[in-house]
Amino acid sequence: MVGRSSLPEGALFLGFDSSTQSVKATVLNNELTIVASETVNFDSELPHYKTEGGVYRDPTDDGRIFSPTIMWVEALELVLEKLKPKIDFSKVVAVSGSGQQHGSVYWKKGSEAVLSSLDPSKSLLSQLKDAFSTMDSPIWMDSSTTKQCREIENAVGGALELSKLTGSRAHERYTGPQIRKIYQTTPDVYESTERISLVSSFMASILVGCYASIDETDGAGMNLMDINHRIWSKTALEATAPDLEQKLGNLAPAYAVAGRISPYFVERLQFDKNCLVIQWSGDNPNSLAGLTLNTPGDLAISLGTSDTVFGITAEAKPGLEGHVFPNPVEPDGYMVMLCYKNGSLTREDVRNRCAEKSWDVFNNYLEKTAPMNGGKLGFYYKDHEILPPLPAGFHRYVVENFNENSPDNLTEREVQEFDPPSEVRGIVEGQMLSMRGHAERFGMPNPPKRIIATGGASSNESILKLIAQVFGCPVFTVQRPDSASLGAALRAAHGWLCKEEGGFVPISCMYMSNLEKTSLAAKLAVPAPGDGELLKKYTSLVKKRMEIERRLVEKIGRA
Ligand code: ADP
Ligand code: XUL
Repeated sequence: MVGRSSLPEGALFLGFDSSTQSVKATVLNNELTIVASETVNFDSELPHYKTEGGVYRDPTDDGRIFSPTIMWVEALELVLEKLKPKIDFSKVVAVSGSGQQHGSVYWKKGSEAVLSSLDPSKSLLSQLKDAFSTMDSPIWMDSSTTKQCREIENAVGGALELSKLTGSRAHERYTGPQIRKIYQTTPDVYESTERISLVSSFMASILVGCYASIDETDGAGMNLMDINHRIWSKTALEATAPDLEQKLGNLAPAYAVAGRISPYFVERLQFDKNCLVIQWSGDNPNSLAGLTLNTPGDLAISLGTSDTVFGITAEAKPGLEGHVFPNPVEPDGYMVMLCYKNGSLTREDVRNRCAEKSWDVFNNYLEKTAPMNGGKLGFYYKDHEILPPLPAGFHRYVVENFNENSPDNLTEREVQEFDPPSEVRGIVEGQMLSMRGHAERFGMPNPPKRIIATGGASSNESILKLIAQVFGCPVFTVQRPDSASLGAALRAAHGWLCKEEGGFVPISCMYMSNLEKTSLAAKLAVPAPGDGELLKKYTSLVKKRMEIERRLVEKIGRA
């Protein structure tokens, strides 16, 4: 059995997270302890792009949300510059990264030649600015491809068929529908595209100086990959756009080596020429790795720009709800996930409207309002929501008859507004009730043995307390809320070890029996609440919420 000592003394492992609002980096040493971290926030540190929350919203195309591809390049350069005084790049033996899932980049014909001959005396920005057939990268927040989703589903025999084939029914943000929209609306862009990368493989391509493969885990977020065989599905490709396979290149497992770091980084930043670049993956899959999620009863809740709920499973049983991806650190396993678009940015919106733009005031309201919010139940969609597929809009109800025993006797009436403290509890409690309802419906552990919380908002203890109450289980957190870049650094080490051992080795052998001493250890943040009566009431409220939600979807949901 391979032991932890297999990671060489003095070696560093660098993990990035190219996410919606920022690029982050985390550096682990051979003891798997964090030795450095850095962030570049797009809005504040690259203000010339004029993004809001890292994105642009197209006023002429409802639901179209995209980011400037070149901003991610500039952010990568800047985060490396910021890391330079903190670590010795020549000690980095492997690099990997996370990308926001589903987002895509369109390299124009001839760009691989540019990538492979970058001049180290010049910036990446100046050399790559003309390498794309479109400057706009559709991202995961986009919801403008409903038409393409239905076309693709119909072409493969329906939504359930597509889900069985690729792990998910068609979703607007998935890369296949996005590619189809580009093919249909701007055929010249499609035609002049030599390679389509995901955000993850895009960043890896820059580091290796040629087109990196799409990793199988992130590839499952495209509606294009056969989830059981982990190859491109001919049926799905044909339903999406012509001649697509050659534009996608090969798939590779997450633990594979994408290549050695390109001479550009060796000369410019003094990386070692043997430094390996391990396949980048999606941010949620890498979070799963960073949270060392390996027990089927555990659930992770990520509260970042998006909110996600995920766990692991041995078999792929995709249905109409949720997503199935390959497990990035377990070649035969899968991860299951739910995704909400109205996460942190919508919580911020309520904070700004009702809580004096302060998390302290927000938390004070959470603490002073009672669990169940006096029956006030809110649905807050600042942007078109993914789960459920509802348009932007706020819906508020007051649920009555809580003193009756049967949850079926609960009645509700719609109201126009809540007082500010109830609005604050309404959004957070509503989000958690929805997560619990959908997680149970999707077959995730109920109740979970424990929840591990991550993402920006997981630093908020009042929110963690509410999670524990609604789910009725203890909540753990890890040392830093950015498990996606931590997971990427860990996967860099794992990929390095797999290469060293000449094949896949379980990731746990890097921290076996020593997890508590590493930066990966999860710590109890909120113990399981002992109040069984409250949990029962939440169970009734979940049922009521799911019923109201179903009616909203029937009335105004996206078809
Ligand atoms: P990304 O998905 O871009 O990686 P992060 O995980 O970095 O996002 O989360 C960023 C978000 O974290 C911010 O938009 C902010 O709303 C949220 N956040 C940061 N601190 C707190 C806090 N104390 N309470 C609630 N939310 C917070
Ligand atoms: C997952 C999803 C989001 C992005 C956020 O399906 O769309 O969580 O990965 O970066």
